[in-house]
Amino acid sequence: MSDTSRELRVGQVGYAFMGAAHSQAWRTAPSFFDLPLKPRLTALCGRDASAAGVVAERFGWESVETDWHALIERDDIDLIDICTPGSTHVEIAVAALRAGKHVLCEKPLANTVEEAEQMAAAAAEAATHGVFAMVGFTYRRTPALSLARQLVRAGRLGTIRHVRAHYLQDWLVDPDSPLTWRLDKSLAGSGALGDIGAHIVDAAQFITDSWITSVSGVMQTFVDSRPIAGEHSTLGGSGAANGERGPVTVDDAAAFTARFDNGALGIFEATRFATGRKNALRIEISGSGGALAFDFEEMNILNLYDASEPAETAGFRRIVVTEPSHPYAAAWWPPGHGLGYEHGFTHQVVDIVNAIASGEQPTPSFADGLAVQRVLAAVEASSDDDSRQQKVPHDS
Ligand code: SOE
Repeated sequence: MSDTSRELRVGQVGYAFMGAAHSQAWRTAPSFFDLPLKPRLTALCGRDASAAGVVAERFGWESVETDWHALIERDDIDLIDICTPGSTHVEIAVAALRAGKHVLCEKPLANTVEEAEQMAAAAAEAATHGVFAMVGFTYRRTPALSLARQLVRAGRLGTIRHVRAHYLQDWLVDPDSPLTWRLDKSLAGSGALGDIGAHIVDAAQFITDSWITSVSGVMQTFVDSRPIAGEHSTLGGSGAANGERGPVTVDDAAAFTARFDNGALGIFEATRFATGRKNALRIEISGSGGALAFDFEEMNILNLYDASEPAETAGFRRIVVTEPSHPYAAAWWPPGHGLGYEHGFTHQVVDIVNAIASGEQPTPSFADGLAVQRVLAAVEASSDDDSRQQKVPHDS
């Protein structure tokens, strides 16, 4: 019999885009990082046994389940990884935590603040027994963004005045792009706001080490009906052959201003209509002593401005964040041989495995996920309430 005490036996729910990203991470992490517990890909769960079976075979999952209740009941599983739409998070996470399983849950934590509160309460209770929960804001684990936080914490930017954060995608520009689950409020909770706005809220709060305390927002749905999704639609893709359309029930774009508890002002934009921008998570932070700028489309680069440099030569410097001294980088390739999208997920596995092994709460916790959910809800409430929008008169 194998020694399971040095393993972390994982049961993952969901096998599509995020399911694949997580699968590769569980599989790859122990090959590059020395981990105190070796992740074991024990079971993959999906309602469609044959589709889940194909993914299981590809990534090396040892078994397949078609019902998450059965997955949670298994006593050969230590951690449940939730990679399903937001509408399912609360039920699966709370049941898993009550069954004594650690939980990793995709973002946004839930579809509503009430659900997120239930999850945070269940996680707080489980933590008292050494059972931990974490929400998957993977961009935190991009080396350049981890470095950004380190620089802010070391005081290199002085007092933070501005946060400009955008998450720009364009996969819905075509009005005939199909109606996937991400456009259905009952499944996704919200649109661009929760799917990608949640990431920049987390990134901003993470890097600046401060909380958003108030917001004022506007949200828009530009295309309100789309072709019913074909079988294999994830992002973009093609719609139903018969041309049948259904309603879009979420926002296509959201923009908001924010105040932070450190006195900084924030400006945020999340959109799936930024023509030409594919996955541009951009963040620029201006402080009294310097500034930082990052764009995920150049994810190995962090731009740093040091205001103490002589004016003649001062300017944004481009740091290639691949040195062994940079966060996570030593485990990978020689300097300059960059990382990609999937590495954030691998680093997420590394961090949660290390935290669990040392009996510490991994971050971001469900409480952190709840904090983001409250920002999202406040943006939505602000946008929905016409009386909160100051009208601009026009003469004609
Ligand atoms: C789709 O907009 C999406 O896949 C998000 O759901 C992910 O969280 C983000 O990493 C990339 O874009």
